[in-house]
Amino acid sequence: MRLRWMAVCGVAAVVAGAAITAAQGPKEIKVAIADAKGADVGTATFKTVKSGVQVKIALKGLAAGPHGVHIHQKPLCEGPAFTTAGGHFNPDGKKHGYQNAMGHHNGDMPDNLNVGADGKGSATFVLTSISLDPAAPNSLFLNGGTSIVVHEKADDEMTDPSGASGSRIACGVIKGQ
Ligand SMILES: [Cu+2]
Ligand SMILES: [Zn+2]
Repeated sequence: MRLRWMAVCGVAAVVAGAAITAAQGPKEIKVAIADAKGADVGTATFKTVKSGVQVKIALKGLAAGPHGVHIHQKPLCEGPAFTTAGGHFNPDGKKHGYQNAMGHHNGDMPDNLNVGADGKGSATFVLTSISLDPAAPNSLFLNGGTSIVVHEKADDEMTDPSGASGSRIACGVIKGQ
């Protein structure tokens, strides 16, 4: 009887160990976003939640209307074109957009961010295919980090590779502590 109890206990310990590994990495990070002139246009806050990573974006000083926002693969925001950020973060090797049958990129957002007449806009999304755990294959800290990019136009959520969202107008580097 006593032996059996100890065996059960051993299994419980292994499961607890796996849970600790999965929870590694920062719980929350805040990323500063700047436009092509280097002016502050807001922040993105990434927080580990039960189903993935919550991304809370708060922007200011932008043209009114819908803007595509994505996580791009490199931690380099060199204005004014921000091409240094590379393509969309895509370790799973899929196509662009939530409305694309072969989508979506890990770094795609399920919707656009709407900016009002006052130049301000905010949105909160939960992305299930990214992680803040540096050891995860879909970690935002993969190969030194990633970036968050705001585009000139709306993302149609289906046209590869970038949803026809036009120029990159703002960028923020996502790096580990
Ligand atoms: Cu983009
Ligand atoms: Zn994409």
